[in-house]
Amino acid sequence: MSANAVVFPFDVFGSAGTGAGAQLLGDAVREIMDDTEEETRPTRADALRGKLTIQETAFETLSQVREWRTRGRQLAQQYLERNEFTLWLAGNHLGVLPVFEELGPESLVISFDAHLDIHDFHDTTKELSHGNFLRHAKPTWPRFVNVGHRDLLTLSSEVQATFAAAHSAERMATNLDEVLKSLVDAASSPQRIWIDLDCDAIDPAFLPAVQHPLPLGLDPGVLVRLIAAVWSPRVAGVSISEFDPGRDVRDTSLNLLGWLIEWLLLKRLS
Ligand SMILES: [Mn+2]
Repeated sequence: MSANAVVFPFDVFGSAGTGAGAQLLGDAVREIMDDTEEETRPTRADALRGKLTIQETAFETLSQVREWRTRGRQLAQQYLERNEFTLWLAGNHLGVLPVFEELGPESLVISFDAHLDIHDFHDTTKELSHGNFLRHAKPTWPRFVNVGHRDLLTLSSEVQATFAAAHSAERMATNLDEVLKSLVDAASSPQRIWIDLDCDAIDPAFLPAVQHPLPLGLDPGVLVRLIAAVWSPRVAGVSISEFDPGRDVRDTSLNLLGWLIEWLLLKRLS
């Protein structure tokens, strides 16, 4: 088993600045690789030795930006085909769309996100954006389960049209065990599972570096508990998006995400 990190610092159509976040997380992966190489005593990180690759793409020219979705789908396809473990480090949440498009309808995406990304309010854009892209979902896309959203306004009929299930912050606060059971059930049958972390799912007290912080977010301990509960060899990968390092406070968010990345890699490879 090997793992591949893909740095996909796309941050157009919302959350400009999160591209730098994807690059920083790529640096964190490189640091893990370098530390592993330099360690002379046996550690659990030996499991990562020679098994971790990193590929970085850039959006610095107009043509790179214009081709973002095609390029993303090529990369996603290339890595998903390998049946290894992919860590997709995106800029904004829209930067994970190419992965969703390649996962296919037999897959399940467990999406930790404060938002439902089907926004259609008076002040939101109708064009494809990081806030509404799931509204553009097609039958060829995977099924989505949201965990930890704080939406209070969207009609449940609209939520159900897009999500197989959506576990709100209220449900998480009042009945976490039921959410856990529901997630384990949902994750028991799909051929492939993708874990999608939009950083704003986590409470801003723990992860302040997001552009749309909302209260009642996930405690990192709860996040770890939920990921561990659905973990299996069918987890094809994890995406992380919406980390805006310009808003970080004393590297709190970077440290948390760096720890989560190392935990995920060790969980998969050791
Ligand atoms: Mn979000």
